Amino acid sequence: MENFQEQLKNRRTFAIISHPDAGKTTLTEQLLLHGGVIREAGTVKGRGSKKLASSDWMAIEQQRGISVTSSVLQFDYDGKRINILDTPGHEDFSEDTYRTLMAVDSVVMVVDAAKGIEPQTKKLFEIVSQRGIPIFTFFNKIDRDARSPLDLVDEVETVLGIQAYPMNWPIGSGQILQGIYDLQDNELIPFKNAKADESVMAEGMDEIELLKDAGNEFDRKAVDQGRLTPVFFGSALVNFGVTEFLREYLKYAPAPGPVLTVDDLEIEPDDPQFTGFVFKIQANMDPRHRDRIAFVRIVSGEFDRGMDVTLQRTGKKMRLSNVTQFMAEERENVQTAVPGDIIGVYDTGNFQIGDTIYSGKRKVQFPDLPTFTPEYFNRVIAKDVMKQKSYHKGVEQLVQEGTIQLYKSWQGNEYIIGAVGQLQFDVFKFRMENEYNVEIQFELIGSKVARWIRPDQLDEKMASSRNLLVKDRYDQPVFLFENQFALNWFRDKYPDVDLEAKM
Ligand SMILES: Nc1nc2c(ncn2[C@@H]2O[C@H](COP(=O)(O)OP(=O)(O)OP(=O)(O)O)[C@@H](O)[C@H]2O)c(=O)[nH]1
Ligand SMILES: [Mg+2]
Repeated sequence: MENFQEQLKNRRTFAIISHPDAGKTTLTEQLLLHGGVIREAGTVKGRGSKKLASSDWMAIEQQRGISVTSSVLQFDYDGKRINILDTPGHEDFSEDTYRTLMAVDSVVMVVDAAKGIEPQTKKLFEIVSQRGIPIFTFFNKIDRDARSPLDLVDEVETVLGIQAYPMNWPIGSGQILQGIYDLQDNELIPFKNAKADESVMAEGMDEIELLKDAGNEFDRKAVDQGRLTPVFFGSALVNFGVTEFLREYLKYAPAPGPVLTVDDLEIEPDDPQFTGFVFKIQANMDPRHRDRIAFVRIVSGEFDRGMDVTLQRTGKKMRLSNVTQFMAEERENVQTAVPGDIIGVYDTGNFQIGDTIYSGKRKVQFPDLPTFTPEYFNRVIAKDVMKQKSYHKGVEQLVQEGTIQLYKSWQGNEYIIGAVGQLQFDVFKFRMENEYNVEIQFELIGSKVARWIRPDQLDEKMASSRNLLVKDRYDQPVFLFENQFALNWFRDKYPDVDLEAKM
């Protein structure tokens, strides 16, 4: 058994990000296959009896063939323990993706080689680049006709403003894909079933000459700081270039580093005090057990099953005895874990997203995780009045997960839910039916501008049909303005009232 320091050195924790459909889940599946935790790569749309991808485990994900929530998976490869976080690409779920990005030490950006940098990739890149962590680029789908690799690399540099360093180079694509050329070892990795095409080959070799003369220098420090991205080409679907990518990734990706607390204290991973934070809560991962799991990223110290920790927000002491890790199809009970690892703590309702936990006496608090202000609102009711109990439970649990945000009418306590995007309502409805067996009905309120008002400044007469008064789940007053115009009008009328875009 490796000792603590060795284990720490061998951890690699990363998120896969991109615009929808670039192939994140497909790549994740191939990586799991490399790690030997699955025996066959599943597909995102399991046609017929085909196996489904491990990280799209939720019923609605399998039905629609898209990821709606991030998932955490773990595997070993080449002496390293890898924690991979597959994120959803759709912008309606980007709050979940943003939080997940706070829990990783590096990022793999997947780009569809036929499409180049798409809007959601750009947005996510900007968030990652603020953190200054290493970013690796994987141009996917070269088994289909792709854009010119020179153009693609140029686009990374001009659109994202990061230097790019190709680690390998595709020769042709689609029907005429010859292979990828390894620029480190200077050898061609031929594509199986390639139809040999001399002119494509010659053109590829010319490009490689050009790269060698005019390309960026490889600068390790720039990689570490997220100023230079190593670039790879391949196809996740046909498992071409994935092994080469994984090998190089493991060479350059960082082991867990220090994390800053709210008091600007740098907590080093080898600090003996156990610390970590909750970046995600997920209910009903195992529908038979109706469980609720808080995902904790370990920042420092060693986790030992049964250890006592303090929940910083409440000061409450608790024992961590029921803790799992996720290996594709299986969950394993965790005995020990180290920084970089993500552990799933069975939760009976103690945790919130963003919570810090720590062992020992020194108080530690990590910064809050990003939250978005919802823009769309719906009233919600249970169709069947007999199912009130499951209805309330479902709403409460899905709200704690951060799937949607809950508000209530100022008087009457009607439920109003808010979301950043429409798809979140679909997921909420589906999961209420699927996981809590409650059919719900929405009554459209529509797109609104939410602003919090200080309770001491509130006068109920300020409310009107153009600024609906509601309360958030902590009973704080919020106005839902019809539009920006209504908000400006309100500001003119009540110049002394402070309105906040966030709690
Ligand atoms: N031809 C080809 N298709 C691919 C490749 N990788 C993924 N696909 C297909 O692209 C589609 C989307 O793949 P996913 O892996 O679900 O993409 P994703 O990035 O996880 O999508 P979201 O999670 O919904 O954002 C699926 O139909 C895949 O089979 C590839 O290398 N080549
Ligand atoms: Mg996916």
